Amino acid sequence: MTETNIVTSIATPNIAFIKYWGKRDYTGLNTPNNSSISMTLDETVKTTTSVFFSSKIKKDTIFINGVEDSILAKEVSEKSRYMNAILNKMRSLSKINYHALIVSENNFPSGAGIASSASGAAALVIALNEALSLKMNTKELSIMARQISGSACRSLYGGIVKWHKGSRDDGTDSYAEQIFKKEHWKELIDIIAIVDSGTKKISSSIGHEATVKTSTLYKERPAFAERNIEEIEKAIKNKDIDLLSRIIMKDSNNMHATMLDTWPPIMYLNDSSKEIIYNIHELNDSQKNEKYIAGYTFDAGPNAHIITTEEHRDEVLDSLKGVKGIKKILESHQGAGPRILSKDESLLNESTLTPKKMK
Ligand code: 2P0
Repeated sequence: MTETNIVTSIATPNIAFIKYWGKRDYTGLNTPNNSSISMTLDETVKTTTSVFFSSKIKKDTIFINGVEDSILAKEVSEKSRYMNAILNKMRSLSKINYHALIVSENNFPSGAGIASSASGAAALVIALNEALSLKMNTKELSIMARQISGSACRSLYGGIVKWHKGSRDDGTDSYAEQIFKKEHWKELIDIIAIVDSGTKKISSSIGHEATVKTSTLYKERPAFAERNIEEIEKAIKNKDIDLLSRIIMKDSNNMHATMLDTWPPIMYLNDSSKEIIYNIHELNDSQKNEKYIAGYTFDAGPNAHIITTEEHRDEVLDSLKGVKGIKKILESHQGAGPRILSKDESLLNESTLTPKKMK
């Protein structure tokens, strides 16, 4: 055999309800200080990745959105280095030693303000597993994806997902698993208000470390997050949007408070994010029965994710009207998790060894 099949996969990002911020290990294991819970998004936002190993390929090459990213170049980002490390690790577990050609595309424009590292890393490990015939199970793949980008370990599953922080030094017990199928609470939606499509000033990788090192408030954060996990599991089990909204807002605010308490401070929220926060509180406070109907949560960026149910969608959209700076609104239900596509959906041109749609 001189080459593998071309394998193409799809994975979607996830939005954390209880956030991961702060690691135990900064050497590429990405083991977190607390467990986290997330909702996997549907294919409204997705990464598609094709991989191919062949004797015709002269060096490992990756194209992201049509642009070549030299993963072996000297000046590479930490994520590219970790991606390269996982490619090497998974290849070494197989009988194949050809170079790889990887073509990866996001259906959302890069800079749309949606993290692509989780869906990108999840799609990559799924495709590598299949192309290299490794037969790893989802837990093992979750551990692989985690080492490219921590939050990626949650994108290996659909529905509601828990990342167990684990305690072992080698990270073998730090992996994600599905805790609720998407059908359990199918009315749950994420309304994403894009208020900034630029790249963030401080990468998450740098932020995690800076907060743990310098924030006094952070000392309380892991225990607070663990308590929130217990509560949110109850909220989801009982499909209780009032409790869910309260917990996710508090957890997001708590994480952003530790970021502001970092020295020098990290501020991901902008004025539009803050206006959305006020509007959602106003919306909740105006409910006659004092039950909350929606909660905001923000990742390492200013774009708002508003979690609500289909029933309250229109009220949430109304409350966003007039907020200055909203560029776009996306809506996502829970997704089903990653999948392998058929051969003819490949992104890769086998004869030219380039992406089919070169930009
Ligand atoms: C999360 N975030 O739980 C949290 C909330 C951002 C805020 O996971 O260094 O890109 O690759 O492990 O996964 C973003 O951090 O960090 C993140 P690395 P990652 O979704």
